[in-house]
Amino acid sequence: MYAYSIGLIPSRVIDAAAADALLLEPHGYTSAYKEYSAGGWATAPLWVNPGDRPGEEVHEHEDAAQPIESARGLRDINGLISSYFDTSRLRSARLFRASNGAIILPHRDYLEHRYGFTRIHIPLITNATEARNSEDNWCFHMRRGEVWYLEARRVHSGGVTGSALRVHLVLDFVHTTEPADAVIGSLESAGDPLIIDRPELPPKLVPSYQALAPFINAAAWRDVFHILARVHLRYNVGAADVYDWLEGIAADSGEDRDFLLQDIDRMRRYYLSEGPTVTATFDSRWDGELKQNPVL
Ligand code: YCP
Ligand code: CO
Repeated sequence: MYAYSIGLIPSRVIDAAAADALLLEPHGYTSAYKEYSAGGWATAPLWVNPGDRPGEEVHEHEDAAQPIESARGLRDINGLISSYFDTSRLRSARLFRASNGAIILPHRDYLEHRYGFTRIHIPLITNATEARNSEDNWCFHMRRGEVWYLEARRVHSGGVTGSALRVHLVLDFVHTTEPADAVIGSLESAGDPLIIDRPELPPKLVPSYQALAPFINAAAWRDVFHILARVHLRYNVGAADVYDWLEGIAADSGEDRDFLLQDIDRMRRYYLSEGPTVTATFDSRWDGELKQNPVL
């Protein structure tokens, strides 16, 4: 696994930052990255490129990030960031929130960027049994207060398998930053990472959905994707396997078979190889190709 825990922030610091995070519920969250999320996942911008409008997706820039208006009062989150991290290299700070079965769909990051970032996650609120992340065939839990470097260029996903609330502080540093150099404060030493040993995939699970294929049309496609994308966080399969299962379902599907076969190709490009800047979204294809009775 390429992701690793660099160390631990003391729990009193995390407690205070977690209380700050709850002040942003729900108005601080935006609809950015909806195409990447299933269920109630959302992101709240905290520090951005000076002059940027908050709520935009992250982008590469030269200047150190600064708190946006709505984040200036979050003294404990801002204090955590400034005392433990090199803010001169910081390009964005955000919260990622998930609850009630929400996940980020398996994807690779930085496809839309020239270099990408050095990305660090710090769980502020989490749940030891329900909050999970994946990288390729690995599944792990980031404990509260752990400072994790994530290799977001690998196929990965994350979220909650149950109703629990999970809020991560996510810091993006300029890509030349070694993960250890992003940290300036002294961390408590990292324990062993909590790798989750998942049970084997029940043999009937994928065939059960495959058996539904003749009844799957474009209207059901995104829901099937979201259901199958969650499977790898519970069972011992890879983060990218969902795309193979969907290809099998598209091949046996009924009225929208051609559209769905093209769509699995689009999905692989969107989430895994070419990225969102050059790849159409599901809705834009659906609007453009399947619409039969345009409203005049
Ligand atoms: C990002 N990538 O690069 C986003 C977060 C999932 C996709 C959500 O910040
Ligand atoms: Co990601």
